[in-house]
Amino acid sequence: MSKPVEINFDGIIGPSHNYAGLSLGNIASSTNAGETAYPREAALQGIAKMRHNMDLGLAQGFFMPLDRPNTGWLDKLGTSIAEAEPHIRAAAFSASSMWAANAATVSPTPDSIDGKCHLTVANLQTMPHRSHEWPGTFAQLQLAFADQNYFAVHSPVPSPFGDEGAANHMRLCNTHDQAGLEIFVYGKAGGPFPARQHIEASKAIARTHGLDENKVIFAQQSETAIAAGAFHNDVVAVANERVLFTHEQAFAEPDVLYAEILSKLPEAEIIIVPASKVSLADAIESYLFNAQLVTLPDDGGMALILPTEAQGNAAVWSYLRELVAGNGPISKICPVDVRQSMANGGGPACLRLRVVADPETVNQKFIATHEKLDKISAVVEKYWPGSISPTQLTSVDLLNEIHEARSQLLAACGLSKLAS
Ligand code: SUG
Repeated sequence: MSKPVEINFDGIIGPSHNYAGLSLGNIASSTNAGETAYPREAALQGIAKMRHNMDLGLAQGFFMPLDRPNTGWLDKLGTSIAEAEPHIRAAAFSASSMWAANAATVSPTPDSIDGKCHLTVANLQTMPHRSHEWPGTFAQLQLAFADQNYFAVHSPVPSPFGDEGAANHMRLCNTHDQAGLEIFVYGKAGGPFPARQHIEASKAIARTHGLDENKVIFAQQSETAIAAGAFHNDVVAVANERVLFTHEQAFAEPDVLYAEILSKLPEAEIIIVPASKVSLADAIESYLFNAQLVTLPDDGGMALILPTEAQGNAAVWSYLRELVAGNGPISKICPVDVRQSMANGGGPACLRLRVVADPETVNQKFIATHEKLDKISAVVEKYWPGSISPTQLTSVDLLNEIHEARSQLLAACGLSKLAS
């Protein structure tokens, strides 16, 4: 087996992508409710991001979109596409599985007692439209990480403990292949908005993944951050190897957290962005922290792959220019255009699930190459709907188009067994 590396698995943006305003506490989702969405453009933006990262020398994988609308879920609710109330119909149609950071929490091999990479599929139970994602995601994770010599895929944490996966989990380590410190971020209160990650879910995952309790931290997200629109911690903080890049208002007790990090991993470097330079509102509007913070294979430096919106915010952009001009570990900033996903509150980091593993141990059907992305792009170009407005969700033609699009993608990727 060769050395484990970080592989980013991106959710391919599904053909039912639309703006239905389903996520209370997610400012972009609420602001853009009712707007026309462009699924084809959205999926092509996501594919371009994958190619961009592969060109940096990073390992890349992908997940298929789930079967939407989820008619089985509507059946269980005693309704149907034609009869459902609009918010329930929209919840059945949501392409929200694109945000793979919410697919699962991952503890790689060096951190677990049995030397396996553990993945727990997220129950996403706080938001109705996301609560029915996990069975489809679970099936896909079991297929992608089927080799039980290397992986253990766990079923979701039971109700009532909400779990939103890797978006509320950070790992600090010297290098990806060494044992790390896993930080589980939970919420208690969010002002007018729900706290989506329950501490009991985080504790359950740390136990079932077999983590060393001296290498685990549970940290509360600040109520102020959730109330300002940081519905997941990855909207206000991101970690990579020994670096934590965070807004100063991300955590309820930041000083306690920073001290605990440094006592458990003295090599850690914490870059704190002060509100005096970037306000919480600017951080959330620009998704500065919803960046992929990655180690560049060429020179070992770190890059922030962030949304183009960060470039459009004067305070954020000036902070970033100062950051990379200094002598710190982050030496490169790479804006990527994922505007279609951003308009539903999903930046570059939301679109990916990080798994540290030897790519050879993963089902190769889920590993990206430029040739495979060419094939996927061709399917998207040909079959993805050009646009969807929420009023179209009752259209039988649209429904057929969405089904056909996903079937074509599964067939092109040799993954038709994920059909239902
Ligand atoms: O759960 N948006 C997603 C965005 C998820 C972002 N993920 C991370 N931060 N990791 C959510 O709020 C909006 C759907 C709609 O309104 O149509 C939505 O589900």
